Amino acid sequence: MSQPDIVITAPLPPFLRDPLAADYRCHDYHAAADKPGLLAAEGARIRGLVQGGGTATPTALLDALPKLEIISVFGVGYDGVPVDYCRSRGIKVSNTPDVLTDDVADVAVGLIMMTGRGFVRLNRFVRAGEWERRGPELTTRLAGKRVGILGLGRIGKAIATRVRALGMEVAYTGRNRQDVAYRFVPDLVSLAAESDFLVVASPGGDATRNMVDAGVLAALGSKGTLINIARGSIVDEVALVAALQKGTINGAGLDVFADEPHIPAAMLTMDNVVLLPHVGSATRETRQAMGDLCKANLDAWFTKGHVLTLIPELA
Ligand code: 8YV
Repeated sequence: MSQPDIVITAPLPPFLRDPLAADYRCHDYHAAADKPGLLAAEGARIRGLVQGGGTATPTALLDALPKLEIISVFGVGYDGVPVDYCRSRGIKVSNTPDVLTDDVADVAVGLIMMTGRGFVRLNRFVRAGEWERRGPELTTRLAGKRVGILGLGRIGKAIATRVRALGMEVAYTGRNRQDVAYRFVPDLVSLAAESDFLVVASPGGDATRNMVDAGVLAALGSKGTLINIARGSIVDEVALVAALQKGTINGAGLDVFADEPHIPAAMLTMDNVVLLPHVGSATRETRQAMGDLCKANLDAWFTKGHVLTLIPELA
């Protein structure tokens, strides 16, 4: 049987790219100098598309792929996929849930520790030789503090388990109240008002765009720290910079940004912000598992006619 043609629209690690190249005719749209030329020459043959979690896939690109059957996302987030459009054309969409949950939750806890206990500042303090001159600053006890989680999905729940183990209190908000031991707060402003750490763990996309706005940040207030391991689009970044500059909120720990890899310049010099380069799932073990699942979804579709982890909207 001839190998199916697939198009790749994001940079992929070799441990995914190479196995794909062994079983598929791969067309690297991401690296192609002449993208329209590639689509004109190969578009009519393409049956699969592989993209990253944060990759935006415009419908104009999909229009140029009339035989497309499946989009396999290398990531859990599929906010870049036009899901309604895919439904209307019968295009399957798969992602890589579960395999990255622990790692992403670890990063949330790391950011709570780094901001609350000041570890990043204190590391700089030691390296600058400051300890020779004076004692370190006092920081904030985590046990007993209140964590508000926006989005109690798989990752939100893994964060809740971890921070409970630290002795922190957990409440959450989201689309629905769930049958869990944590307290549900129906609106985000109220959750922010009662939280010491507001942790963003919901999916990105239009439904959550700029949901953490100036009003939510004002409610979080000077006692509160914003943690975001989900998507930059969920936070109004202009409002966040203003809130950090004015001291409206205490600080922020951020792994994701609105326009990655670009970070608002003002944030780079702020001492009350910890910045990470979107590393939630970036361990060797997890990226390998994500790569395996991303390819397994394509393989299952092209050999057995089903996908392993179809996104819920299309199930
Ligand atoms: C990855 C992510 O950085 O899973 C997601 O949705 O954002 C991250 O795990 C990304 O998907 C890699 O392409």
